[in-house]
Amino acid sequence: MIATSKVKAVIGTGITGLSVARFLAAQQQAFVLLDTRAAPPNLEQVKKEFPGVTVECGELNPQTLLACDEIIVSPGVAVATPAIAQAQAAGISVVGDIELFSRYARAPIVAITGSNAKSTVTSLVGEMAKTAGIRVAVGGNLGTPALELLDDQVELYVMELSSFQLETVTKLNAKVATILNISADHLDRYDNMRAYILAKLRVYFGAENIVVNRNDVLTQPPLAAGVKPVYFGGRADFGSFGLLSRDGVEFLAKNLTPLMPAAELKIRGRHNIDNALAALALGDAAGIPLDAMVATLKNFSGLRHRCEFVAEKNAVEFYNDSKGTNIGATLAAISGLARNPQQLIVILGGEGKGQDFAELTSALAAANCRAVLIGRDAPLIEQAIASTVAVSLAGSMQDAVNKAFALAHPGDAILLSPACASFDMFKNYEDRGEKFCLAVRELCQS
Ligand code: UMA
Ligand code: ADP
Repeated sequence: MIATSKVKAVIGTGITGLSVARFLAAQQQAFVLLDTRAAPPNLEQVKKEFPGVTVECGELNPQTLLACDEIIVSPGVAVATPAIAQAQAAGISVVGDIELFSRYARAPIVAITGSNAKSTVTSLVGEMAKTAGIRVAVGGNLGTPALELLDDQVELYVMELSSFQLETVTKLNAKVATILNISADHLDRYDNMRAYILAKLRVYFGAENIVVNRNDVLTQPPLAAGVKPVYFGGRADFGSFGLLSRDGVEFLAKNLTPLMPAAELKIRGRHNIDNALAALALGDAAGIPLDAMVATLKNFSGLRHRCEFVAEKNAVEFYNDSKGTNIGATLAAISGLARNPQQLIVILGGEGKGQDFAELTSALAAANCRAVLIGRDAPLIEQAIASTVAVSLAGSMQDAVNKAFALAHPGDAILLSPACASFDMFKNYEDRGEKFCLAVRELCQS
């Protein structure tokens, strides 16, 4: 595309903003950089790499935006921010890095969103493509910004997309797109669930194939999408990837053809059976051979911080599910690791993102759970669940691990699955997971 004479505005100096700036600079496209923070990240890097480029920090200046012909917003900044909304109302195009990516990507795109399981399924499909010898690029919300993946040698893009990234998408034109599941998340950014779901549904815009969760009606595209979906989850049936019983053995199946015994999956728990079926459905629509996909499923042992086994002491097992950052994820982890009649002791808490924690109560009770609460919204969680579930409060991760262990008996398990964001006490979910593992190791050595 030929660079226009007008200036573009890049909002955000995080890894997305940097990738957009590099992309525009390579096209000799003039741009300004803005970040709403007084001291944004990468400032020194930006000044060094783009010496002639204007950088504005702090509250967005509407005049700067109104003087541009396109605004490229980083995912952490809502399009509803008043200065951006004002520019959009004045007719200025507002996009994100994913829209730019889809304009330039020359290979098919597998687009994966959902409230939970995105990273697991994205990584699985990426691994399946690699096993099949396909030159694949994997990224997006998973970590590597989309524009950094663009390469004419790539044969398939496998992209994890967040609702934040999808907000600015108008036509993704994916080869295959899915919403894996929908449960409440990011309600501190969206006015209500409807707004959150509408952002996710944008993943289907222009998709050639659509993969839908049979057990989650909210993942269905609007009727007008005009593409017959393939389903995953539940019992096997024509037009779906599901479970099939043969001689008492449960198989993952395509239509009514068994592919592999569910017990041969390395990733454990019912939710991971769904994740494997979703990856098979996506890979199949993208043209990855079934044998390569099955071989991958038999080897893939899951990502760190997702129901990850950490250690065992006195017959009490410890699991790190720090990536359980919302109620839907924690519900899946609890049902995957429940061990009635033994106890599951769950460490919960952090930044609650406006969720209603009463939704955890019945699952906690059914799985014979006790809760140890940490972080800013511990009092909110206590208020929501304490009438049904035994609750203890802890001041630090080490304290939480010690208190959980003091409550445990042989055969019980301790699960960190906070149902919250981590930023009140930790750098991010990885940091929280590492601190948990460290605390467990300390305890095990004592
Ligand atoms: N910010 C401001 N003002 C700005 C720009 C950013 O306050 O002008 C804040 C944001 O509110 C946010 C932080 O800075 O708290 C980072 O925002 P960003 O848009 O600059 O983020 P990047 O560093 O570019 O990283 C983003 C994704 N981050 C977010 O969506 C918040 C990364 O997903 C993603 O890996 C990366 O792009 C590459 O695509 C992270 C994430 O937490 C893992 N995603 C959320 C999630 O998974 O729940 C959606
Ligand atoms: P995301 O990238 O969407 O956050 P991950 O693959 O990183 O998804 O998994 C995050 C958490 O979501 C896991 O730690 C687990 O608690 C939960 N989870 C995984 N698979 C599912 C599923 N199919 N349904 C609901 N929750 C899930």
